[in-house]
Amino acid sequence: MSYETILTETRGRVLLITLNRPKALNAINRQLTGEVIDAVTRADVDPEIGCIVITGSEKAFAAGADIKEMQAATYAEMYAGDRFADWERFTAARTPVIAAVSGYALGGGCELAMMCDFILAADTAQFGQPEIKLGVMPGIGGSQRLTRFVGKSKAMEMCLTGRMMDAAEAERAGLVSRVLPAAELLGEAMRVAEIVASMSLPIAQMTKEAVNRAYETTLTEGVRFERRVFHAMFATQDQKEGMAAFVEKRPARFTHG
Ligand code: CO8
Repeated sequence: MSYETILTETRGRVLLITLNRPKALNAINRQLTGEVIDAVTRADVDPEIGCIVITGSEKAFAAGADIKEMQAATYAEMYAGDRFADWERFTAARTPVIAAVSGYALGGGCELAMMCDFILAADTAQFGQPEIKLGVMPGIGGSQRLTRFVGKSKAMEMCLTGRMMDAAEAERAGLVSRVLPAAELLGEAMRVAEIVASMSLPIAQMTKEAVNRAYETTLTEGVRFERRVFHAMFATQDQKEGMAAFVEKRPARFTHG
């Protein structure tokens, strides 16, 4: 599959997707949306891929939805096309997805990072939901996901003022899992992705599903869901292999079944 707005590269069991509209700071237009979703959904059904990394450039992960493409849209067009609903196919992916963020992650760029399973940030990263300055608000889940990540007060301040958050603040607030020197970001993201991809794929997928359930349900229901999925893991070969390997003091050889 050849893409024009992203670059894709498979390294071992990891798919690296690099957003590649440098002149527009990786602004998310329809084509880029389609290509990212296509690459992720294909990888998601490929048993040879165990983790996906999404990154941008040094200057920008993505500076938002493409303002120039949206500018003249009417309500009827936005509604009829259910603009941005396609991203639900991205969040439905079961394979773990890591965002490696350098530079600007603004508006839709911040929202894309938050739709990934966790965010590794360069010390140059800047996160923000500046849509209010354009006379709109976040539209790809930002008002919901940012609030769940950083709490109401900080999310509300960011959405109402458009203020950016630097990497250190994003780490303190729980938006990113770790901050790395910019030069080390991609190498470390790929290393972490290789670790994830070396685990049993079905077990990693079930684990992702269980953690995500924490956002969507009560504690009691979430704990019950976790327990049921935990029980189901005993139907996999990989549970047998993982526990046997521990007992036999050797590395596990998962067969992803
Ligand atoms: N869309 C389109 N083009 C963009 C975008 C964008 N979001 N961001 C930057 N660009 C373009 C610029 O227009 C410029 O192009 P050109 O050279 O042709 O003028 C090029 O990228 C470089 O940008 P700058 O010259 O502005 O670079 P600076 O280093 O001076 O500034 C900034 C970098 C601060 C990131 C600045 O570009 C900026 O503020 N960008 C816009 C950030 C923003 O407002 N993002 C939110 C967009 S709206 C959004 O994401 C809503 C998502 C959900 C919508 C849902 C609707 C249903």
